[in-house]
Amino acid sequence: MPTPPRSTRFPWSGRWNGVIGASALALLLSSCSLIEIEDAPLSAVEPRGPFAEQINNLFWPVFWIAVVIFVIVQGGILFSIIAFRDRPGRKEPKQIHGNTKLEITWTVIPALILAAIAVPTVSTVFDLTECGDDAMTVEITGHQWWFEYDYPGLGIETANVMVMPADQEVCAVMTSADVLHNYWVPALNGKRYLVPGQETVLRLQADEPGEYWGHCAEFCGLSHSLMRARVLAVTDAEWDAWVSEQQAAATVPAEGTPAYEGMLLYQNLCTTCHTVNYGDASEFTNIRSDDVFRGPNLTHFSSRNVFAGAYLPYEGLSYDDALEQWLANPPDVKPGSFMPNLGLTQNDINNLTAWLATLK
Ligand code: HEC
Ligand SMILES: [Cu+2]
Repeated sequence: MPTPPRSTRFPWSGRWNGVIGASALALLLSSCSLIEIEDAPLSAVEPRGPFAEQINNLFWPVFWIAVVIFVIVQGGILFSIIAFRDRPGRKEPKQIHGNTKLEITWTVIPALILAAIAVPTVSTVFDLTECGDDAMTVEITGHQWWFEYDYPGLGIETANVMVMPADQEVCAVMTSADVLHNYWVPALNGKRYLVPGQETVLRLQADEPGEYWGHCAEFCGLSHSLMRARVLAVTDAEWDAWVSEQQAAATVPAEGTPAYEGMLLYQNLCTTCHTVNYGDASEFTNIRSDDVFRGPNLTHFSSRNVFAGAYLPYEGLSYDDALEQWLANPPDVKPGSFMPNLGLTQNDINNLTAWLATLK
């Protein structure tokens, strides 16, 4: 039989293959640069605490085993393709299909490898879902599109930034107020779902004080990509100071000031969604319970360096500008936002930002 012309043997081949292949490879490699955590705050291979470390210690051995297998298998394929390639006058090489010994060998070896990997994997998975006895409980509630943090033992309710002591385990008991979310702070642990009507548990611990970035890792609607998280690990002294600051009620601003005007505006427009605690005795206190729709608790809004799901202010935008833009038109900043455009005037916004600055 005459050899068919090249173009019919490989209908997909052509000079573009090389170009397309090289571009695809470049794109792939550009996504996996293993750079320092400062440049890649969501890197999963830069553990900063014992639980992320456990995952890392599992990941690398499995990765290198996979590399060895990849090289052996691909090497075998390449060798066969080249050594046994068709040549004019060459006879068909020896066929090994149906060789029982070989079939058993290459079934048993992968099974043994998988079994060996399964032992540390399963024990790590179980270990990561059961909190230690000395852990401090923080309840995390997912909302579209921000995370709420409640410290049940301390009576603290905050949002966006989870503050915790360094070198102390936090047992995050998580749920969702609306749809599925997923809590992921890669430097501290892997991902875990937040499920409406259910509780899931995640262990978090940072070895050193520092700021750790996170993100919602389950598509949860229009602004999912703007639903971020921060964990701030602090020294013991900073922790004590933070706790007493958060436990204190807010102070009513002096009458006649812009901040006071802002507070009155808040009382008119914002209490259907937000909480501000001025203490039990104050007529200005309004608290939204766990079982109603609520936005972030604003009692200590200014103590947080980020807001709106830890998305604002993003790099290149000042805090003040970000806050103005947010108040002027939330859905413009975060598509689909459940905080509506309230049609505030510039004067309203000035009074509100003056008031928000008093909520330390
Ligand atoms: C209908 C409910 C609703 C009303 C009314 C409302 N908000 Fe909001 N607000 C939200 C929600 C929900 C968020 C969180 C949005 C997000 O991050 O996606 C939010 C976020 C905020 C934030 C950022 C807080 C943080 O820590 O992330 C501020 C500040 C704020 N609102 C101020 C106000 C002020 C001031 C008013 C009244 C003028 C107001 N809101 C009225 C629902 C509301
Ligand atoms: Cu989410």
